[in-house]
Amino acid sequence: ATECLDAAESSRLNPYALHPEEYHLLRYHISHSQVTTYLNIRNAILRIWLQKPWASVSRQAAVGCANARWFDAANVCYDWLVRRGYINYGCVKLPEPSVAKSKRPSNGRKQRKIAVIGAGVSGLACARQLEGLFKQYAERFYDMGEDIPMVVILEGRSRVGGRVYSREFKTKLDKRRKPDFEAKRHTAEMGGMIITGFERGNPINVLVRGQLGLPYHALTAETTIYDSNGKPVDPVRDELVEKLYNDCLERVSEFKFKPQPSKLIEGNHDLLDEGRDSPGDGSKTILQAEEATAALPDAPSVSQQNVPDKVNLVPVSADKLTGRVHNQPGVPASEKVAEKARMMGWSLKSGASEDFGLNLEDAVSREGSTLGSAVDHGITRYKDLVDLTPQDFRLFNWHVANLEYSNATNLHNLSLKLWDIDAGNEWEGNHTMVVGGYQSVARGLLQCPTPLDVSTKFAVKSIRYHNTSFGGSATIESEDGVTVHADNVVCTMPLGVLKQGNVSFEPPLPDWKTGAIDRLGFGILNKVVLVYKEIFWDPDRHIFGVLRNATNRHSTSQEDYSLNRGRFFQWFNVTNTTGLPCLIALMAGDAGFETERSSNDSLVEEATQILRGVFGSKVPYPVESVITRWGSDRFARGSYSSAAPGMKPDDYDSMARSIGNLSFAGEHTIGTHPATVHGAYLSGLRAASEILDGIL
Ligand code: KWM
Repeated sequence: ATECLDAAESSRLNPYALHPEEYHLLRYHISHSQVTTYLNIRNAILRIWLQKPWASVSRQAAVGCANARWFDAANVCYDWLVRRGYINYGCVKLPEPSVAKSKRPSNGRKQRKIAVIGAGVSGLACARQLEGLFKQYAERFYDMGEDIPMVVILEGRSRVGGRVYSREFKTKLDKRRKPDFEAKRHTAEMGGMIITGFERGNPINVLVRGQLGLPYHALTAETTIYDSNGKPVDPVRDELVEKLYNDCLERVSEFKFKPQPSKLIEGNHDLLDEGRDSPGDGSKTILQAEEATAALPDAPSVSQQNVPDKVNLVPVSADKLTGRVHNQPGVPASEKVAEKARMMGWSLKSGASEDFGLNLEDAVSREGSTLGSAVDHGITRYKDLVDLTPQDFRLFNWHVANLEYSNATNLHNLSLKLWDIDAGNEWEGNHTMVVGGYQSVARGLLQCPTPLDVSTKFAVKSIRYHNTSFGGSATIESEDGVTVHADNVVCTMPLGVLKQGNVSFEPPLPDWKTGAIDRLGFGILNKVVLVYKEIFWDPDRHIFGVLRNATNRHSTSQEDYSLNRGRFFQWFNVTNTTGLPCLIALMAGDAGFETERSSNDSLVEEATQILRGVFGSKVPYPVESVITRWGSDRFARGSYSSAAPGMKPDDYDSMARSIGNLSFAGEHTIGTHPATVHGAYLSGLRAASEILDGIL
């Protein structure tokens, strides 16, 4: 029973409650007391899948989880799990459809075509899922007198993976030391590189471990933060400043947008824990029972499916590997600021009043307030309450840079109410990197179990689509004048590309879509990748931080410290996954944008001076360096999406909504997991599912 409950959680489903869609499918057919039995069946099917995710779960095996009276429900459940991509997804081998001879298509039968624009993770996920779904529902197409639809991917670049790009190195090191060097393949990650929450819930985990069998390396977050003079910062002092930073965020979180929790129809926890069925069947269906007591609750929107019941999430700590803020259910700090400062370990300035307030209400009610303006206000007020040294300011701004890293933009470009719209959706488990390159996941999706049809160097210039639900075809034209006709189009071009508007849509996209495109943020995180002959840093640590000086060294003005905070603030030792002594420095916040305009030489020089400040004057120049400029990349125009100040709560959902035969996927279309590879993957599954629903 525990394994079944775990399987549901690992599949991002509540083991004890119906998903809103399950509720809608089942409310006419089962009673409240039967929910437990149904959940036991559903969780058991998920367990079969996760035990061997390289082999598909057959309908027969799924129905075998139920007794005869529940076969129909198990069938409904199986279809739902397959079509929504909870089972049988990814690089899974599916049996060939066994279809009676009379039903097999003959030449000349209709064959639909689906064109997926973009071979990033979302596009590949969508295409792979469509292929799998079409195979599993082959009979339905044959029944309609059609052949199984075909799927083509149109990609502008000459490679797959999009913003997951593991660049190969052919660095000439000293051959006498490493005779096998030239025979080995060395890669470093230019884009996405960390798989977060690897143990549970992350579908990329299933691909990497369960299907492609790729080697991976767990990361640890232990870090040394070096001050601007190269000396390690006292961890006690860092902890003190981090608490103050968290307190600012916690107080600001009071002004967050609070989504309504979805109504959950729960099973009996005790019986589910034991894996038993409910004893009583109950007589009234869920719908009848609800109609008898109250009006039917509104269907919760799918985007809210992961919002936990306790919607008050407050920031408690930050993840140094990803910059993400960890949240916990609770209420924002209500203690008086002076009392809280003392609790955190700070001594108050002499004469400081017990009633000292941060006056955040005033700050946030100001026109144009952002997360950045509120946090700046918080630290500036704290300065009047406790003695903050220049090092404290450097530390505080290092933590801010860390948050700017996870959002790929300056805190001043983030909405005060919505900046962590995805809070509460983090998964458990280590953060991990794929040894030899994350792009292997994209290549795996392309090739396994059978190659997908992809046209590279097909830079889409225009998309003509049909904006009604009555069919009609689409025409996609490349910059070279090549046209592709399709019945459905899935657009996975990044938000940065959509914002730029160089790809035309006919008819033009409606205002609700262009509004969301304009309002959402799309920022830049860049990387400076440095390869060396030998390691001169602590080989046992995966990261180290470096504090940056203010423009005026002794300043205690927050603004002075904010200017350089994101420049080379965090360093990843990626030697284990790259196969060479290699460091990757992050350029976050304003620094990400500045990197676009800086020369390689100046950046390598700055990096070398910083490293010499920390590790001594003998630090050599790198033997190889690569600097990313994602903002100038014409197929990305930035790194990932963010919650910009003017955005509306449902903008990510609007990005996801299809228009006639034009569907959308990509990290910018999934409000529960934006800006991530796993989000991109899940968005691809969603688009595939919508297309199948539209056809069958
Ligand atoms: O590393 O999951 C981390 N893991 C991630 N995200 C990586 C941790 C990161 C993090 C993020 C948020 C919160 C916490 C932690 C932090 C960071 O390290 N991640 C990071 C860093 C950098 C520098 C980049 C560039 C990206 C990341 N992320 C984001 C992630 O890669 C993306 O979210 C994901 O890969 C997006 O996949 P999509 O499929 O949505 O989009 P792609 O751009 O990959 O694919 C679109 C395709 O369309 C591309 O192949 C284009 O070439 C193609 N295309 C564009 N225009 C056209 C076209 N094809 C034809 N015609 C056109 N006109």
